[in-house]
Amino acid sequence: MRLRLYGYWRSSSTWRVRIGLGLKGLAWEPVIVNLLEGEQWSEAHRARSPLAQVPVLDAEEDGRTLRLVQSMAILEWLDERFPEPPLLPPDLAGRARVRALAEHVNSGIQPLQNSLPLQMLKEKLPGYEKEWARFHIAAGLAALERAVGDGGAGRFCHGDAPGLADCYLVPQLGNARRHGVELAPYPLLRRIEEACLALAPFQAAQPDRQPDAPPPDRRTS
Ligand SMILES: N[C@@H](CCC(=O)N[C@@H](CS)C(=O)NCC(=O)O)C(=O)O
Repeated sequence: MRLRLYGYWRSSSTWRVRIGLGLKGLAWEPVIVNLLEGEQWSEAHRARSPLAQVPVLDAEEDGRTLRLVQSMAILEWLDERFPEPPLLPPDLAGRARVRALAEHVNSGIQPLQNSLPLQMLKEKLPGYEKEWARFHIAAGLAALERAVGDGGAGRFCHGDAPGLADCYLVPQLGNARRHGVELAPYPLLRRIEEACLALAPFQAAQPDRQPDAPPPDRRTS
C-alpha cells in the first residue's frame, strides 16, 4: 500500500497522523500543502478536503485510492487496517477513555486556537487573538491534566504503551508552547510528553524534522 499524507510541517493535526503512522511502522510520502501561503484554498485541495484543511491521507492499493480526512478518522482507520501495535486498548471502557482524551484536544482545544478563527479575531479585535488562544489552551490543558490523572495513565496517557491519546497530547503541547502558554501547571502531561519524545516515532514526527520546515531563522509566528 502506498500512503500519501497531505500536510504542513507545523500543522498539529498533521503531526498527530505522522505519529500514528510512525507507531505503526508505516512508510509514507509527504505532500506539502503550505497553509501560510494559502495552498489549502486551492481548488485542488478543496477537492481533497471539504473544509480546506490538512491532514488528508491517500491510501493507494491495487490501483484504487481511498481518501481519508479528519485525523481521528484517519487514525482509527489506520488502527483497524494495521492492528499492530494497537492505538486503542482492548477493553471497551479503556477505548472510550482514550477516545475521550483525544477528543479533549480534537474538539475541546485545537479548534479554538486554529489559525482561521485566530485570524478572524485578529482582524476584528487586533491583539485579542493571543489572549484568546492562551486562555483556551490553558483551560483545555487543565481539564486534560485532570482527565488523564483519573488513575488510567501509566507511562503514557493510557497504561504503559503509547496510543491514540498520546498522538493528540504531544502536538497540543507543541501548540501551547508556540502560543506562549506556561506548562508548569501540567506536570502529568509534561511527564507523559517526555516519555513519548523518548520514542523514535514521536521524534521523527516533530515539526522541525519535516522536509517543509524552514530553517529556524526564517520561521514566522
Ligand atoms: N479536526 C481536524 C482539524 C484539522 C485542522 O484544523 N487542520 C488545520 C491545521 S492543524 C488546518 O488545516 N487549517 C487550515 C488553515 O489554517 O487555513 C482534524 O483532526 O483533522
